[in-house]
Amino acid sequence: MITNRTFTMIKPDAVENGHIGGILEKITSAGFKIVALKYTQLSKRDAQKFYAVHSERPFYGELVEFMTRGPIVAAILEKENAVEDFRVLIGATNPAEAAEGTIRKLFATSIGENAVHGSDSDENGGLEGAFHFSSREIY
Ligand code: FUP
Repeated sequence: MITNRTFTMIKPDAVENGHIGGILEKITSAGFKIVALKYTQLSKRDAQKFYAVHSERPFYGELVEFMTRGPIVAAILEKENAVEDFRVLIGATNPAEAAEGTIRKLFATSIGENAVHGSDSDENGGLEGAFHFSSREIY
């Protein structure tokens, strides 16, 4: 199993606010190689499935609404220790608690609209990447 990859999405808030370029620049400057990239929009069913782990949480409905309200950028990133290093680069879930210089500190507005997703484990990174990309879309 490849464990040097993670999966990310630039979420609808960051796309709406014009931060695609800024976020991709932070990602590549931090040493991540983009091995798959797609500008797309999640259907309600996609978002429900992607966030199924949160289905019992009170914010689930809002999260699905938010993630489907506009386009996103999905990407698979490669780097040694990718999952952990990318979580450091994006910062805490709540941008108010995110460290200076992190992507969420720079580009997110709230805990619900927090600009980017980052996989929380190698296993989920693999599953999430496969959710969005076929093998011939990964370089
Ligand atoms: P993260 O791994 O940092 O993206 O955070 P989680 O997996 O815990 O949460 C996934 C998404 O659920 C967050 F990006 C935003 C949303 N969320 C809320 O809206 N409210 C919360 O209290 C926690 C998460």
